[in-house]
Amino acid sequence: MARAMVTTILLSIVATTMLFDLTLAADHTVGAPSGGWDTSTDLSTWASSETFTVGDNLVFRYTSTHDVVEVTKDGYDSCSISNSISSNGVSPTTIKLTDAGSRYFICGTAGHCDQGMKVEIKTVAASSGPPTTTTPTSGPPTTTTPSSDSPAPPVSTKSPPSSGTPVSGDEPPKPSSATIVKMSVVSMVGVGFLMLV
Ligand SMILES: [Cu+2]
Repeated sequence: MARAMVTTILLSIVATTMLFDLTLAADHTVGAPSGGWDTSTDLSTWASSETFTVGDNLVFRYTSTHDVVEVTKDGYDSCSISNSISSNGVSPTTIKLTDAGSRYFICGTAGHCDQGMKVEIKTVAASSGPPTTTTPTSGPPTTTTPSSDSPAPPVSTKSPPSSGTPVSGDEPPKPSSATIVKMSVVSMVGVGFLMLV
């Protein structure tokens, strides 16, 4: 049962990724448009000019003298593929950026990484939705003005809310309805997958 729960969680993550795919996935062809996955492109400059968001795809296009090896930071720094995470040798290689954080890719052909055929990809979390869904729900600010001929009410003691509206400004943040819908869909998809497993 624990295994099933883990499966459910993992598949929920996959479903979340798929939802992001529907909205804002982008493909980033490595080195494009002026270069590519080769020894002559300034891949560091290229990577810093791109914004990689969770759900985006990294696409490596290359000739048969190259390949794509995902490595740890140590492997990246030392140009070593001895502890590689994955290896692909058929162009194009598409890597899905499923999580925020850094991933490291080098060419496994001898000498190529040392010639600069390496790239660090820093993926950032996706934004929480299109800005049009964040509609402020607050009306005009309810400022309680004490009348001049009555004693002023206690200011900062615990007075019961008069009309359900918090008197002093900041409402506690609530999850938006879009977030709730998204989470519900993810949960349902996860349960659906669980029933198939
Ligand atoms: Cu190479």
